[in-house]
Amino acid sequence: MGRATFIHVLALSSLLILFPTQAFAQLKQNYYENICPDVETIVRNATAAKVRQTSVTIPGTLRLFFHDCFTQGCDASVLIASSGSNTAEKDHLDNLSLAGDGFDTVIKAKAAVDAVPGCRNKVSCADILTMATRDVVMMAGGPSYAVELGRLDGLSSTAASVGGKLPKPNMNLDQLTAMFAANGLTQADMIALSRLCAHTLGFSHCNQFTNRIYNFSKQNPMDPTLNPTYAAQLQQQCPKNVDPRIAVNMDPNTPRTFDNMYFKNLQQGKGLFTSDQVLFTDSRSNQTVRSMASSPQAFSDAFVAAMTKLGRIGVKNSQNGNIRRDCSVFN
Ligand code: HEM
Ligand SMILES: *[C@@H]1O[C@H](CO)[C@@H](O)[C@H](O)[C@H]1NC(C)=O
Ligand SMILES: *[C@@H]1O[C@H](CO)[C@@H](O)[C@H](O)[C@H]1NC(C)=O
Ligand SMILES: *[C@@H]1O[C@H](CO)[C@@H](O)[C@H](O)[C@H]1NC(C)=O
Ligand SMILES: CC(=O)N[C@H]1CO[C@H](CO)[C@@H](O)[C@@H]1O
Repeated sequence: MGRATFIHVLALSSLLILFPTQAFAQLKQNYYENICPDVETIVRNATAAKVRQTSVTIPGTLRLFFHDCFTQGCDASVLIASSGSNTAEKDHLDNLSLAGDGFDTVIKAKAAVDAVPGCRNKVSCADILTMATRDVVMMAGGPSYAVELGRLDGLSSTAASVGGKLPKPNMNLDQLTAMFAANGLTQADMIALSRLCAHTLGFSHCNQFTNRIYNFSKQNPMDPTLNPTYAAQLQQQCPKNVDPRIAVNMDPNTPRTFDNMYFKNLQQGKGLFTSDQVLFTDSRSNQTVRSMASSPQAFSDAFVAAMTKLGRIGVKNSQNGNIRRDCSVFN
């Protein structure tokens, strides 16, 4: 090998090391403009109709996108149903009860897209979930943003692939930061996402936080960072040995809208999960929480940047993906 070639190969391989996930290079805005030009309006209309039927569509869809992207990438693997021989991602114990309305949003939007002859089987389920997620954020009063598209649907979905990839509500800042970093997201990305997604909307089952109100440590049965009034309210909603199906609003004040309340709640010790509260109590993240709380623009920019990065995780291309005809079944 000549010296020049050698240097070339060296440069190329270090590029590959620096950018191991080249697959996202194919993503772009308006990806479908010559393929299915109205796709974004079609998906938005179908999503809006679903939200009018039931507002729990909003948190359900948002969380589905997050879980899809964090396990095997944003490739709609979370939508696959288990079959006789395979237990799919959605049936892992850590699926933490993903809401059926999130799945239904994608099914309805896919049907609306496929009803247009030129669009039939041209738009991936992964992209439909990405668009619907952007739409529910906006419908709940969050920022609107342009989405990058061009993902293909993944070819595998196994419960085994979920283990250890999703954050847990009792994690500390180091654990959370490491888990997001493994997906290319910074601590600021994590804080922005946590504010808008987790957890100003939606519900949590009591068992996700009962340790904080009944069995925190030897010295303290209750987590001392928890606001006592809020803790009493949670104990009332979630008595010991409560029915595991019982769920509570994650934002005690304004559960239906995206707003600044998440940060105000944290400042008053009203973060439902340890993973929420540590963002404020840990000195390595409280500065970021504060600046996002005080500047809506800073927050909005950070959120859009974080959602865009979230959407780039593990994107599939024609070598390892396709466009599913039915989002819940491999072709
Ligand atoms: C920071 C680490 C995170 C942890 C530890 C976490 C944990 C949880 C837990 C335990 C629940 C309650 C599940 C249940 O009991 O039914 C939940 C719900 C939810 N999470 Fe997260 N989550 C995190 C990040 C995120 C992010 C980044 C998003 C959005 C991009 C998100 C979106 C949601 C939504 C929307 C719900 C409500 C679902 C519903 O009501 O159907 N979460 N999360
Ligand atoms: C979306 O809905 C609007 C308002 O209902 C309607 O005017 C428009 O034709 C719909 N667009 C598509 C592409 O479905
Ligand atoms: C409380 O926590 C301890 C360990 O921290 C555990 O051994 C015990 O089973 C827990 N009790 C309940 C009721 O969850
Ligand atoms: C962050 O937390 C540290 C330690 O608790 C505290 O000294 C500092 O003032 C806090 N900073 C902000 C901006 O809240
Ligand atoms: C732990 C948990 O919530 N498991 C649920 C996973 O999803 C299936 C349905 O797809 C539920 O039956 C499980 O209860």
